[in-house]
Amino acid sequence: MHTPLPTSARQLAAPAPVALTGVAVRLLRLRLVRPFETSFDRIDSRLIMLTRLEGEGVQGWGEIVALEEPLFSYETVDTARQIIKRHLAPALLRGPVTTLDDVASRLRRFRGHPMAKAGLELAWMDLVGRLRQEPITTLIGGPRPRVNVGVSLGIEPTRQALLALVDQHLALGYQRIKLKIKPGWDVDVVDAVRQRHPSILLSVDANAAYTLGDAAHLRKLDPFNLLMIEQPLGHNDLVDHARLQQQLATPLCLDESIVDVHSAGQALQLESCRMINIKIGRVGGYSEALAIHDLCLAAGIPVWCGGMLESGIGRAHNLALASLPGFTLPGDISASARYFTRDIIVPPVEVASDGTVAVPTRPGLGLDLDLDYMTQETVEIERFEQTT
Ligand code: NPG
Repeated sequence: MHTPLPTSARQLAAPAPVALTGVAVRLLRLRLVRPFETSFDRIDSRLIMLTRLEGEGVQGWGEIVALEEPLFSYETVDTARQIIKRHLAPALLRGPVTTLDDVASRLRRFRGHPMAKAGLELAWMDLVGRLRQEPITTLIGGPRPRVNVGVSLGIEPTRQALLALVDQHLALGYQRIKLKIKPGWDVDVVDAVRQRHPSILLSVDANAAYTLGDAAHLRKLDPFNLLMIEQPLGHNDLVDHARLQQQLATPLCLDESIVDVHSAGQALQLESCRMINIKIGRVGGYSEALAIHDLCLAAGIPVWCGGMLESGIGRAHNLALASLPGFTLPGDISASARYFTRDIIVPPVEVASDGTVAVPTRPGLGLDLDLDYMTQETVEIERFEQTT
């Protein structure tokens, strides 16, 4: 059963119903400024998948955060493309679209594929914002003009290299450092960073690299006063996380295991975590992200906005989401320069020396697209129209 969408999301209507004239997906490859290694992969470029909805002479842009391989979740750029082409785009092209709730209901009958669905919800919200001449932060009722941000640092070839990166990003103002961990790159690394920086906000993210059998080992992280341990256990587990949380002083945070407001509700009931990372792509878009936010706010569970090495388009949406009141912990929303030598939006996202980023205030996602650069890096475009 689905928890109803919050009223705020249901009311996000276009000025008038929008007959969409096209849905497009675009693939472009951006090189990362440095390789990013997690417990599950090491990548040196990101295949960015953008979505575009066209209607009333305006275009709305979104991003699909799926990876090329099913390593973080089962979705990939290829599955997202097929699902959009065969099921999701036809559902949106069939009759004028009115609200975010309308978009969500049309997509909900198809099971799974949240990243593909999110790409369309994001593009819809940009389109509505542009039509209403309002930024997305206003549409969703976010009061925060600037959001607090941290940086996620991957696994490095040496501890020295990681320590240098930590220093560098603290000097840039980031409010929280998150370290990627895996068996063999965990307690000693955290110890080294903690000794060098006794009082910074520090967290770790395992991307599901451990099992409940590792509880005694993970307890060795307790003395380091970590803000959280993110997703230590299975990507679809809630029960073992609840058991682990009982054995740890450090709060657990769930990422992969929270796929919608239903699983968020179950995690809270089971006490599987004390914090939630909301990634708009992982949970299927704004409607579920807003519902999870509202649920956690009511339950007193802090949330923060996760990142998937998005381009500036996805990042602008993340900034809008993170402007909501429940986002009290620094998000994985770093400067464009932390990811790419050149971003596809202008101006690029910048982090101020106090570790905050401004929430865009211009209509829609609120930033200009660098269409020339996008075109230059584009690998493929596919566009769908109503056929019957
Ligand atoms: O700043 O966008 C960012 C990266 C934050 O570490 C980060 N993301 O597991 O949360 C994660 C991880 C990730 C990145 C996962 C890319 C999957 C793909």
